Amino acid sequence: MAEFPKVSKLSSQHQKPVGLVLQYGTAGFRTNAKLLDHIMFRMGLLATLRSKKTKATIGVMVTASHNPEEDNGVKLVDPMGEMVTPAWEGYATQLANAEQDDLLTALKDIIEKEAINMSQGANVFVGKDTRSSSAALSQAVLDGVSALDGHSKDYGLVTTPQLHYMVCCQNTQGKYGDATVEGYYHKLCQAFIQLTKNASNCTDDQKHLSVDGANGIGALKLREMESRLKRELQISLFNDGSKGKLNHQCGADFVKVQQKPPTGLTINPGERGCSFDGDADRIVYYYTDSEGQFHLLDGDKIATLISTYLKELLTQAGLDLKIAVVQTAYANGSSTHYLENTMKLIVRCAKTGVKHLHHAAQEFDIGVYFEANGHGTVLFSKAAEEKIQQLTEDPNTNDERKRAALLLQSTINVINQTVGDAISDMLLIEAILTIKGMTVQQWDAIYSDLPNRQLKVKVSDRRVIDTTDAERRAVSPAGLQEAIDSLVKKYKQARSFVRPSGTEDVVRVYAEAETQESTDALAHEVSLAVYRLAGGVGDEPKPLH
Ligand code: NG1
Ligand code: ZN
Repeated sequence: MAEFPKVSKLSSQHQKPVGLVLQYGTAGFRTNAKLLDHIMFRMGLLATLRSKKTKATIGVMVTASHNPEEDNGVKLVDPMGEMVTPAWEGYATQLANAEQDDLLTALKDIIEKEAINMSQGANVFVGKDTRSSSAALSQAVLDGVSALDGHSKDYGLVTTPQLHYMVCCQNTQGKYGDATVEGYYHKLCQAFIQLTKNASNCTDDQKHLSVDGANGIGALKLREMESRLKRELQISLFNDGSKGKLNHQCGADFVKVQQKPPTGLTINPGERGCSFDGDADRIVYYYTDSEGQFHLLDGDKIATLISTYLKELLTQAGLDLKIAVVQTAYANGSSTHYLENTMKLIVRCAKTGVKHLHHAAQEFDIGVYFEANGHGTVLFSKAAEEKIQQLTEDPNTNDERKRAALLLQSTINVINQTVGDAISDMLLIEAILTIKGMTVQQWDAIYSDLPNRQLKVKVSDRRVIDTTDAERRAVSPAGLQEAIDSLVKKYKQARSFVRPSGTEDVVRVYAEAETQESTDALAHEVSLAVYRLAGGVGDEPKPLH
């Protein structure tokens, strides 16, 4: 086999710190930016191999999403814009952790296992977020691609979902859209205008939305597209990166976890606002009522709004398509109950991490998937898209059915089906509220969330916790699930589960129950059980009140 002299030469400029071990986590590698130069170079190599193997364009996004500014990370994007397949996550980990002298052996090992034809061409799209470390790190990715003589295109500053979109457009020869940022704006804005143009009952007040850009890339990109929406949607953009720090006291993760509005954003009582995360693949909505009470509309509320809207349109169009909602164990119990029992929709629970939800959603004609934290999108099967298309063209369709089919078609176009996308989700939500003439309060009133709490417990090795049933039950360490079961029994409408985080060195504890008080007590008691049975480190968890 060849000796790859260019890889040897360039990799010496991107040396791995001896002994450093990193794992491909829930959404790629993610840690302090100072530790990532060699990872980026090697992911450039891996993306090139993946491109040769699939004979398609592969994406590499440099971002650490909602993590602090000092961190960075990398995500690989497969040909249809989806997350890279699990077997290749394993290769990513092998390649990332090979010591400097073993790099070529690790590389050759992958080439052999996957029987990659090295004379095949390769094409890699690279994007980055606004972190100060991202420029040098994305250059390291580009170096990795060139070390294997791959072809690369540097998109520079783009949101994560924009890069996924570009990859999909490129590999479908433009059928999904134009593989340019301009093409992305054009497709989404056009669809949004189509959707909202006949909504007569929308006042200027209702057209106003405050957006918290988390001081990140989403703010930059929203600024670029804002003027195209002007008449239909009036956006006030806050935390646009001009002064504040990325994700600091703002952004979707802060709002969801703290259950309070971001700093730097002012909205009047009753008005709606939304927050993006640092790479604009997550969104949550909120408002404050006249008593000053904050109301969060998270991924579960978003999934409910979207699936209700789609179900209504399918009924109006007379289309018999199988629609389902995919959630994770973190979905609020009230949302699951409402979707199953009131909406009579199929609901599935998948493991945390959008790749699992995406996969589960692909099994239906229409799969609406959202994590509670606001990461999600809608997938339409090819057959569903064709049926909708046929209906719009059928001369025998009555007006009502045709209108519904046309709305469904524009809905498909406003959605970024490759991955959760804050900008696309925002446009879809705004369009639905406009079409239905619905206020944020009415949306919020569809169901009431059960009080819930998320806590973190530090343990010496979080891998001692193994789970089953889409992470809802712990199978190890011994006795932990039994302890959780007996604690849950003490409270009404209670549910709790624990799982090791895939992005942080902690065990996450989730609890919900009838009241906030019992929820907090349960979360604390379960944290103690984790601490005692799963090797807790540091101080014992303290009660919340
Ligand atoms: P982990 O750290 O594995 O819980 C978190 C989020 C996921 C997902 C990933 C990737 C929660 C409870 N977990 O994963 O939903 O978004 O980060 O960013 O919100
Ligand atoms: Zn993100």
